[in-house]
Amino acid sequence: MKCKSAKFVAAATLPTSFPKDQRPEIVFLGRSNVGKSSLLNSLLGVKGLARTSSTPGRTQSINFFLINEEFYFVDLPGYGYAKTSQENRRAWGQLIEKYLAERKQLMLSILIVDARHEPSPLDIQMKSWLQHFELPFLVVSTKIDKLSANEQRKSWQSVKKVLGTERIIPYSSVTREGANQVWDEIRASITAKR
Ligand SMILES: Nc1nc2c(ncn2[C@@H]2O[C@H](COP(=O)(O)OP(=O)(O)O)[C@@H](O)[C@H]2O)c(=O)[nH]1
Ligand SMILES: [Mg+2]
Repeated sequence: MKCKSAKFVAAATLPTSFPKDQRPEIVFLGRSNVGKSSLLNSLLGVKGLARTSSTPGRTQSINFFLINEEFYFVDLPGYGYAKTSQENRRAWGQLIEKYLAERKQLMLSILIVDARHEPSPLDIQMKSWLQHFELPFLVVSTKIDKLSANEQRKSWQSVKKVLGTERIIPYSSVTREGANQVWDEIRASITAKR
């Protein structure tokens, strides 16, 4: 799959600002600093479309990127940033829940974890949410360029055990390892009926 065009179209802080055109959507979610923006940018082969941020937890909007005039990449604000206030956390939860519960055109959710660490309780909670809303999901385990082959094997086993799925793609935004596999999944989910 080739990215011919990628356009930022909306930063929604309320469901009323979600796009209304019904194109299929692929959502990306994960804790702050996990490498979500880097994943989006490396998949699309553009730098700086989704901002890679050194101040995690700041973006509280859901960002929509229109790809090839055909479907959306949806960037959810990262979770688990320690310094976020209670109030921010509550607003985050409500916005995300609204999005996941009501978005009929959501075809695939991509849950991003850091290959170097065991998935956190918040990652497990996100996975439970996705299952609760009966949303098909895929785990992308990123930053594998920082691990040896042996460590990568251990990491895969740990993600499988903790999140209870084998639908895991090891990934690196630096080498783009795993990019074709992720694109195959995205392509398949867009053409499939939910
Ligand atoms: N080595 C390596 N570093 C990565 C990778 N993905 C992200 N990073 C780094 O991890 C940090 C957080 O990345 P970012 O994409 O901003 O995370 P986000 O907060 O989830 O959007 C940045 O310093 C990135 O350069 C990866 O696959 N490999
Ligand atoms: Mg980011």
